[in-house]
Amino acid sequence: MIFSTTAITERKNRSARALSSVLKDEDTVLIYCGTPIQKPGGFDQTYPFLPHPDYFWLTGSRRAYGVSAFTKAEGWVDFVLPVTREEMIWEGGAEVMPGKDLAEFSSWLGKRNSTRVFILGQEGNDELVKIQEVFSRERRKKDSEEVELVRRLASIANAGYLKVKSTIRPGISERQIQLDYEAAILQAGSEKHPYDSIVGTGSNSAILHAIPTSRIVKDGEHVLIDAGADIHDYCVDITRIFPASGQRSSQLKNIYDIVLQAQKESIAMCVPGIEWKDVHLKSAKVIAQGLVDLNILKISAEEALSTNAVSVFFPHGVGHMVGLRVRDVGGPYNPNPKKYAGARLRVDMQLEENHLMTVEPGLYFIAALLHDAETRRTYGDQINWLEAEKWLSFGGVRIEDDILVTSKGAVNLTEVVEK
Ligand SMILES: [Mn+2]
Repeated sequence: MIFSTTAITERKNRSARALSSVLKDEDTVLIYCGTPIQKPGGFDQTYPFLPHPDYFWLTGSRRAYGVSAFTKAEGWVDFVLPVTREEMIWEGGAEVMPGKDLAEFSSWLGKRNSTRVFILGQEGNDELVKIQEVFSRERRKKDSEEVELVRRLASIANAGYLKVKSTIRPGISERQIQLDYEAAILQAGSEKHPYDSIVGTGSNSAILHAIPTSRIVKDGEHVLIDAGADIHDYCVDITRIFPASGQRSSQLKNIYDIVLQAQKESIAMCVPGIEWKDVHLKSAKVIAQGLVDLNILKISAEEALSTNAVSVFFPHGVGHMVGLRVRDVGGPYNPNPKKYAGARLRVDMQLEENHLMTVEPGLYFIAALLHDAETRRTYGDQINWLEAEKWLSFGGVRIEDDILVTSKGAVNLTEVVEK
């Protein structure tokens, strides 16, 4: 087990208090771990199994088939699948947390005779959405063991970033950089990759989710790497920029300094009570001002925010919740996210103590946007298109760290990775 009994007990107590405040005496809440999925035609082969994050967070157990039930009268009751004879023979056993035998679950639930049974992690009515949100609100607050694990993951990711720093040079391919990074983090203790590593060289650095290709990085170009590390689905999400030659060109310095300034100012805002959209708008403002100074925007920074012109160069939100999976439980159910300064923010909520957020502003010259007829029409006289086009071969810059919100201010959990 990766978390101590003390930490798990505290998570159960916290969520029990929260759920008790909204449930009726006869209600039952269920959280299922999930079941392995067979590969088509694969006989006894299954896809790699990931426990439902609500279940793993609550119990610390990754054993499939389990279910944890909450009632006001009994609190949390865990039902687990005991080790099977087959597992003893083929796998030498299995890790099973203490709990009631799963075989007793149906009769236990039948005896409860609950009028309302809420199954977390499933689609449902407004009432279920409300209960889910009460639970998620607790899950968003990282405890000290989760924070320690994220710090450990940051140092594992750092092994990858140190490796690529030593191997990046003109002539190396995106694919080779990816392999260097991923081999290094696996050797350093990462179990898997939390998401597909992004490696973009030259103009590919403006592709937001660049899939590494055989493209060779040239002298004078830079490499954008957005990659993390993962243990038991906990992860870090980090982006760094590497000049091929080892030295930042003056062109790169211009853009890098703007993005770094945006990131610094946004990170400083990550304290309890702040609206996430304001953290986004801060980065948008700094980036817009940078574009004004570079003679790319023909309007003021304030105007570029109100007309959304800044989103031609900063088209995504400033970050998201991270920790247990790369998109951690991000906020109340938000199917139609609002746009702020032209960017759709899937996370749109107030920050609380112990939230863990990525802060990842970026400034890109994206051909698909700069050459788009509608974008040209919409921002016709607001953007100096000739000037912007000069940067197309440059690509883009993003800088990303994972920031813990504390009452004493923002704490950068990934600062071990040099910028
Ligand atoms: Mn990210």
